[in-house]
Amino acid sequence: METGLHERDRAGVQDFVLLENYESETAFIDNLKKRFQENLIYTYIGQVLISVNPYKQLPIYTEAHIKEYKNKHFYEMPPHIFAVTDNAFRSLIDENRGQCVLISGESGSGKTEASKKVLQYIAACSGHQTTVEGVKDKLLKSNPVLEAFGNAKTNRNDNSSRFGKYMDIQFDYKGTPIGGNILNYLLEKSRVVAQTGGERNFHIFYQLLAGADAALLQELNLERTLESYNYLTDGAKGSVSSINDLDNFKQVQQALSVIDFSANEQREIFAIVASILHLGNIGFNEEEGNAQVKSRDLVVTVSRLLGVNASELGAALTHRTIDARGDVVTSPLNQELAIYARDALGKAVYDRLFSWLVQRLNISLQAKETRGARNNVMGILDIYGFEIFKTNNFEQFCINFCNEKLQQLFIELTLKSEQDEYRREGIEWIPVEYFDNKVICNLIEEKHKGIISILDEECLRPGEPTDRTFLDKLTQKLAEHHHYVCHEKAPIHVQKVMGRDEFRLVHYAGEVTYSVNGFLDKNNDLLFRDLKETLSKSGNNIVRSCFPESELSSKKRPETAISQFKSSLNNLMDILMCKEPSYIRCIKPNDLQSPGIFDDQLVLHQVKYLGLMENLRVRRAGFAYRRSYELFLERYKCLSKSTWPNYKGAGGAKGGVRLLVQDLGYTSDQFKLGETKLFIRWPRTLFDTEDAYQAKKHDIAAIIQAHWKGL
Ligand code: AOV
Ligand code: MG
Repeated sequence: METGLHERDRAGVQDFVLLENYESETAFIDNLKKRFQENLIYTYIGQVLISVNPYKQLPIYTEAHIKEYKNKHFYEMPPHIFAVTDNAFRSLIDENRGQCVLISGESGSGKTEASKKVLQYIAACSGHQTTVEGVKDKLLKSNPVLEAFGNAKTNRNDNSSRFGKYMDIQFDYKGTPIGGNILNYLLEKSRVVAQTGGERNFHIFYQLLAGADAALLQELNLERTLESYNYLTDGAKGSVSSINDLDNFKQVQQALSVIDFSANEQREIFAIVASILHLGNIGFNEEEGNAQVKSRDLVVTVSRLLGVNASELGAALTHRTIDARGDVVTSPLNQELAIYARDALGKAVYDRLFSWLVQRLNISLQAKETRGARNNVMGILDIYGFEIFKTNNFEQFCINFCNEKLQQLFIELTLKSEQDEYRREGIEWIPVEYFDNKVICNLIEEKHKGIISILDEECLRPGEPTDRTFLDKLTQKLAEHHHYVCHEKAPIHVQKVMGRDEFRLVHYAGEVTYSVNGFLDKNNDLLFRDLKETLSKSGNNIVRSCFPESELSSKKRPETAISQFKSSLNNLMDILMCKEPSYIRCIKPNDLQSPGIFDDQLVLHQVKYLGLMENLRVRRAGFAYRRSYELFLERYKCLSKSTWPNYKGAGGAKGGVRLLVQDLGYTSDQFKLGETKLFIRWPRTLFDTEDAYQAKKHDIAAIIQAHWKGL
């Protein structure tokens, strides 16, 4: 038997609920640390899974482990991401309740890896017909593709997700995966044209240069040397020891084929990627204020790859046409604006290619047979984690806002809703205090008053709005807010490190100073009309579908980047709110991306802001299980003569359950009867009942079988 498989826990407690000194932060951290040192990276708080990134491969995800966890009671086995997944999966199948696995934690804490384990488990333990294998293969293979195009090395994580991802897996009534759908959220496209020191562009650029064979390179006019491309030379040295670009490229190519991308589609995709590398090398001269392309050859190469007319592209890169109420005026751009237009083009092409990829994946993943599948959906959410860098920009603002929303959902679904339910059900309860980050969400997104509204107003204002006028407005309106800090009002030690073009937000996860530079531009997200028009006529099918002509004729002003993001996040929250959540809270043990190092302070900080202490307190005081009287009675009525085959006595379902639990021998400290639900304090109690039910079911089945045989 492989190591690690049958080990019961060697250290600490596997559920914090069992921790004696459960109010103590030190005891909490000690338990996590003890376990981490024994390679026990998973611990529960009730049903919430805490995962500490080991930064090394552990032998705990094998086929044998999957078998071990399959169909077991949640608490019978040591904590594991497979147990959480199995539990969610069974609720989905047995109770027909839509599920979602919500994975949160800061950048580099292990969210994306966790999401892959969830998928691995689902794929391994659900239906094995050949038709299904195809669906599963595609679901699994979508990961390397999305990671190649959507992940990059940052200074926090060598494989950092630069987009948010929500994947729904659809099952038929038997629990066989029949399809999937992916929603993607705001890709950090500014990375395409510039990277901070030590960071890289998206993986795919390096993969293409390292992995393309000679023929493909030639077709794309590329050289292997990274230094040849301006868009790759900003940040880190190209290769990173933890990343094998060459192997990964082969994987991506193979994955694309499995997901049925045709050879032509693949050619078009790589042509677009290559075109961006060449585009970045186009420079401009300026004569009498008019920009001129330095090298026409490059424009010709880019045009060939994008499938557009070279003269038209050359003109579009150096001119701007404005259609002001029917008056069409074309004017030349100066050098600065031409560079702006070029970069906007690079970003737009890449961003839209990414969205196209997701849409294309979705077509491949679409369920052929949707009968009876509507409720049987399991969602997996893996977003970019909370980030603090030396300089934080519009992108970090969006990413951190997204994390605030997710934390808010956690609070709504675990802390607040749990306590609200006890109150509603009339269960005696001493409220647990916790920090509700709604106040920060409001600061950011409240209509008319929040930062997003102020930013949008400034973007739409006539006159000459700038990043600085935006900052002034923020300070004017928000200076009194407890979670907003402006330069003038900052404490001296903060002021020292804060620039005059910065503001600071007190996030739930820490204080972050944002530079306003680029906020307006990135929010406006302007791509000159001339470029859109050129691309809309492209001979490359993907490019053409990414830049539809309809966009040109639309008179409506496009939504700003942040407004789009905000509404897509709110939609996501609605989707998640109506599912039963399972939580995985990821913790990063050190800032060095190294195994074996557990930085107490760093972990404590995360434990605090994730609200884990409060989570534990609520859990300790509460009840592990609750079921509506109807559901409980329906499932277990066969276990008591008073309720079998049907209970018709006084008090309806509640009355039935009262008799049933009496017959089952529940003692008064084990359960409480609420208004509409039965609350059970310890999991063991429910397990025993479930075991009795399974045995009975077995007996009944045997009796029925004997009956039929006898006929
Ligand atoms: P993230 O998704 O939370 O960050 P990742 O899942 O990418 O973080 O994890 C970062 C790195 O930690 C991975 O590339 C692995 O090397 C390592 N790692 C994480 N989980 C495990 C595990 N269970 N076993 C072994 N190694 C692991 V970000 O996407 O930056 O917010 O945007
Ligand atoms: Mg990630």
